[in-house]
Amino acid sequence: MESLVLRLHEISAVKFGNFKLKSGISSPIYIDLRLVISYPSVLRQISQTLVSSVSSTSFDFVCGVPYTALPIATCVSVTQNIPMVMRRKEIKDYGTSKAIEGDFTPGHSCLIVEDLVTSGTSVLETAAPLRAAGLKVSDAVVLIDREQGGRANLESNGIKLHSIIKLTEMVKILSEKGKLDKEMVRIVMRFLEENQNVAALTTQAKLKKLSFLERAKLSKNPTGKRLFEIMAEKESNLCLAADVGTTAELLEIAEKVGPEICLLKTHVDILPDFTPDFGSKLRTIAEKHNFLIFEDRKFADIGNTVTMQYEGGIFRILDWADIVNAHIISGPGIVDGLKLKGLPRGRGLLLLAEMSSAVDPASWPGAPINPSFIHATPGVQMVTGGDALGQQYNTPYSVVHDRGSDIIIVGRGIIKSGNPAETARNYRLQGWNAYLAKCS
Ligand code: S5P
Repeated sequence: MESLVLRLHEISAVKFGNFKLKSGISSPIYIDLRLVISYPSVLRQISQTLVSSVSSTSFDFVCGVPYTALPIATCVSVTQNIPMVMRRKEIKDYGTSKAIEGDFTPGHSCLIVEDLVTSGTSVLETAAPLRAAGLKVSDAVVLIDREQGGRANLESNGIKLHSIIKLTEMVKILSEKGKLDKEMVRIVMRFLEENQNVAALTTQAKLKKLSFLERAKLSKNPTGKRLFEIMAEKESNLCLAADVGTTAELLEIAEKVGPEICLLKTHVDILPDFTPDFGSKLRTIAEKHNFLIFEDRKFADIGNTVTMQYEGGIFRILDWADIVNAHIISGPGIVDGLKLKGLPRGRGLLLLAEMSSAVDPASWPGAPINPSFIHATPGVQMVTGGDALGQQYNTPYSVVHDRGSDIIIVGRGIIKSGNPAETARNYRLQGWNAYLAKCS
């Protein structure tokens, strides 16, 4: 370890002085492991050290966090004969549009390789698409741990961090070997102490507090962006689940409740009087009142089948629904299939994490780590409780403020009330106030 630390200092991968970090703060220590690719012996030493730290566990794949750790992961893969997968930072709009490249089978385990961990956010950004692609991620190995909350942050997301060396230990080694004077050691140690956990806390807190308008700017999907903008404009994070008996009733309630909602959710297959002009009629109302349409189709088949179900059949959902949703049970192919048809038309896709009728509220996921993702939650009423068939209800405040959801989806709470427009307004205000409380 000592020799590696000295080599890193020698090649200026670890520098001391006064540096301005990406976060804007000044740091007396700067680490840049990008340049190790120009020193094959250092790269080899790093990959060997990383592998030996996780030798007790076996993995089916390795994946480096782009970009610095890509060559390190490649080295681990080649020398240990472990297949590699690669995460794309930018997903192509053409071809296969995969987030994870490589030949893998869902259900296999994947070790994440990273050069430096501060808050753990970069590792989580790589873990999310790996998990979405069906790979199991339970471990990450990192050369240097800056000890700024990364370990705890990863642990709370089910990832064990194996770090080779802590930054404070590196400083101690360099000081013992006479590479740093006492004053610099004091400055660096003090800086590291004062900044412990800062990064993790600020990243999480910042994400949690971003406004819908700020998130609109971060969103690349046109529907996601539009939805955030509508939410900000109308001060509404309310989605109406318009589960009514006929097309006429649906259009009527859309007209009445339209001013209060950002999204209207349909189950088009429950309408006995559906006609091909349903979509255009609903879109006219949606444009008038400025809301988006979400067909709650819950696709659950292989990629090829869902492309046909999305585009064709009687309902031609792709023509009129801004957003659809899918179960993740069938693996990544379903997302690829829906994307193939939906993305060229700028459509959005929601993935079902859990069903409100079969969920242990304690296991609810928190706010999504990627601020351009939208988290919508059904099973909302003014009072907690349920229905006779297993639906479980939570209040707008607990769903938005306590559990970090962006949108509340309300059905019978509005539809079965005496005055749906007024009730919708109350739900909108409750949902919006909970969002304001969360952001403040
Ligand atoms: O887990 C879920 C997912 C969905 S999309 N639980 C749900 O209840 N839904 C839908 O949300 C459900 O199909 C219905 O359209 C709406 C909830 O309606 P409510 O009348 O119980 O508010």
